[in-house]
Amino acid sequence: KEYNVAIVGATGAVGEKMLGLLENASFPIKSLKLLASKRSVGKVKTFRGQELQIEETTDDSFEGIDIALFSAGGGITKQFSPAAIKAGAIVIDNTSAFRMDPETPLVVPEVNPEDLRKHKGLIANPNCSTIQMVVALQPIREKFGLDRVIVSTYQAVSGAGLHALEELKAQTQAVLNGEEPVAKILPCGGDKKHFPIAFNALPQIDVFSEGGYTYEEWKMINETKKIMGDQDIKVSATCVRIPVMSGHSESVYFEVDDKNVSVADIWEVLKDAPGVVLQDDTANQVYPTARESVGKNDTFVGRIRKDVDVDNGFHMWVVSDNLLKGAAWNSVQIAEKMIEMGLL
Ligand code: A2P
Ligand code: 11C
Repeated sequence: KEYNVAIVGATGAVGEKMLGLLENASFPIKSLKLLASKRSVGKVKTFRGQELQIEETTDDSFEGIDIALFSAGGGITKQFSPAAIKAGAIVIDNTSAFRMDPETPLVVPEVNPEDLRKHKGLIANPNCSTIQMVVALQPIREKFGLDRVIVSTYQAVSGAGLHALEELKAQTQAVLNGEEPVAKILPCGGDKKHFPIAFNALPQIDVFSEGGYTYEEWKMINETKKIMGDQDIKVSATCVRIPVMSGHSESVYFEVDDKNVSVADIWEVLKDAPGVVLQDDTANQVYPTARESVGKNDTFVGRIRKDVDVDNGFHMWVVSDNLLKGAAWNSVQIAEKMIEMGLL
């Protein structure tokens, strides 16, 4: 079978990466439709040497489409995914619109591919900072059990979209020119106040919610439990934006059930784990960095060490390209997995 594919949000930070990844998709693509807002009609993108026009997204856009990759914001998913599903497409949605809906599978192919079988037309792609963390934790959890996770993130600006990236560049220029940086988007487009991200670190991603946590932090907490299928894992998060363009970094503290686990045991599990690249040799200053992760689909793990006081506690540094494994690659990988499992 050959597949008709659509990207909704094809002009966005994630949509552009989806387009690039589909060039080398493992499944045959019969046609590709690039959808965005009315503003982008007339723009042109290249796919496999052919020029494709951007079209406006409407309810009629999905006739004959088999796979619709959505990444244009939650509101757009809510507005157009029903029409896409009705037209017979499988929707793979990179927004938070349906992630916590009990009817919707929330899938990271390395962790819970079997959940794909329960789909009702829409599969949710988790938040970028959640994805890379669970890819690193799942092999450890399978072998040694997982009791608790405390994560602090160092998140790149591209997670907030192309306009936020432009803001970072303009602010950096301004500061270097001795001018006052202008903030209009970050920490969060939907909040009242804005602060410069250039030469700064902002302890707010998305708006504040219950208990003094932001939505980004709640996403990491709730999505991890759903993906791992275990409501009892204790998870807490602090999410911070730093002036890096792409590549999210995370300091992850975790406690395993087994009290006799060593760092060497964790290395053993992670060195062959799917989607993981172990980069942990501190004697030679080998550890993952955001800059090096850019453009790669893997999740990089290093700095694994035992907690000083807690026998079953460990720390690690987890890095991945937030636009790839954190978004576009996980979505394309879900499509590939569904085809491999005979679901599409
Ligand atoms: P457009 O470029 O036409 O505004 P990012 O996350 O990088 O900010 O990208 C957001 C994506 O969502 C863009 O591709 C954007 O398209 C798309 N988008 C925004 N509003 C709509 C809409 N009303 N219908 C379809 N796509 C939309
Ligand atoms: C960020 N994690 O880095 C966010 C972006 O729920 O899909 C992704 C938001 C989401 O800003």
